Amino acid sequence: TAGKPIECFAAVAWEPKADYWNNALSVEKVVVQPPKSGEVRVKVTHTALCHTDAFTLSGEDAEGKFPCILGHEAAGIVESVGEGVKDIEVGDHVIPCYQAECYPEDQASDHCPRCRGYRVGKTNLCGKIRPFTGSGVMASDQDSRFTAQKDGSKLWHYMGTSTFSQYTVLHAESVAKIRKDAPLEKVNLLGCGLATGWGAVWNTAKVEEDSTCAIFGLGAVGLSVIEGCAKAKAKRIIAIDINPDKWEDAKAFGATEFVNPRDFDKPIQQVIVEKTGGGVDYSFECVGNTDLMRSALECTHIGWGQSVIIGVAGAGKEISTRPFQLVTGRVWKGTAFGGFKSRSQVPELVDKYLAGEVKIDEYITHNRNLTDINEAFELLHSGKCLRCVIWM
Ligand code: NAD
Ligand code: AHE
Ligand code: ZN
Repeated sequence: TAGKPIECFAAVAWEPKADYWNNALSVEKVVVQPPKSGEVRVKVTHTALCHTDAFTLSGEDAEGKFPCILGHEAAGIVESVGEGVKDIEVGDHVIPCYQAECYPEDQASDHCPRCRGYRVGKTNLCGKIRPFTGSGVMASDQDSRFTAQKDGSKLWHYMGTSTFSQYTVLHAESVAKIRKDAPLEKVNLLGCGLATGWGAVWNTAKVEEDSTCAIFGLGAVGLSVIEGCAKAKAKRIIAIDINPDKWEDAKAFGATEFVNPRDFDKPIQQVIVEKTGGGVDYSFECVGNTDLMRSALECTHIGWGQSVIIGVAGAGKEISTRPFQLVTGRVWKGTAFGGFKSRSQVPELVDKYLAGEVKIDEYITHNRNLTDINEAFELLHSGKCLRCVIWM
């Protein structure tokens, strides 16, 4: 198949749909072009759904571009490689990474100002291909590798990954090569949610032993924050969600207490401040609700409290608080992919999983075939599903 277009099935998002859980995707044949220079074509074996796919499908994403092929939490096997690709071979097992990482040897050139010179190590947000992954195209020719088989219409890429397709084309910078003994049907979750939650705790907040933490939103991201806090030996881990069914899961991942904002007639930040004698050391917003982001900041302790925004909010949304909250020492931060450098650190997370140091299996509540991907969105929306893995 190398060098030739491949026909395969994909779930196409023809247009945004506010009720994204209601049969929004069309599973149909697409044509995937061979990889060009610096690109890799991957046979996607498994992909999970993250809330961000739902967010973009709903039309809220400022970068959403339709028609497109969504999906960014996946694993697969390299089918072919384009010219000039180093270190990646046909048959390699890989995790597509929406947060790319350029190659160290390229860092001397002027293509990636975020990863050069004194900036090395300051951020995981490599800028080399970000403008292209954000506009749904491949960098080399600023075009797409996908068309619909039925009428030849162009389908845009998504986040540089487009894993809701049996085959996808990735920039080499977006490909993390992993060991072959890792179960692809599990480690696909390392492509986004779990890495994000753990990294928010270990890399962004750097939670210390004995600290008190509050986690807003108990989907897979919030629960992996809880797991990360438990691993960091936090003393109190307060799990917050409007769905009381989430408490059992939260406890299993290490939460010590549960709070449902709907049980109180005062602001949730006040509840948490009173409960903790002044506020938590660290809080994490894992929903994407700007009012909740404010609550998460304002429930942290005067002088040193830190609040980390993980949730993604729609176009036009803004956060606010009294500046006094920051003047008095609270710190407001955000994190993308938990601050992990993708190509180099995702393989380390695979090692951690295989060594039994972190959970993955427990986050997978459902498995479905590609033909049932719309049902998977319905499950995510229902609140009964943490992660649904799609077997391609
Ligand atoms: P999810 O839909 O599975 O979970 C969200 C949870 O929030 C649910 O349990 C829901 O009941 C709860 N919730 C909703 N409204 C609430 C409220 N007002 N108060 C308290 N809880 C509330 O989502 P997920 O896949 O876990 O993702 C969570 C968020 O993180 C999303 O916004 C997603 O886009 C974002 N995300 C960001 C990154 C990043 O790198 N920054 C990575 C992955 C996901
Ligand atoms: N495109 C959006 C925002 C989407 C967003 O913030 N994405 C997160 C990852 S969510 C993964 O599930 C992220 O990493 N952002 C940093 C980046 O470079 O994309 C918008 O508002 O335009
Ligand atoms: Zn995601």
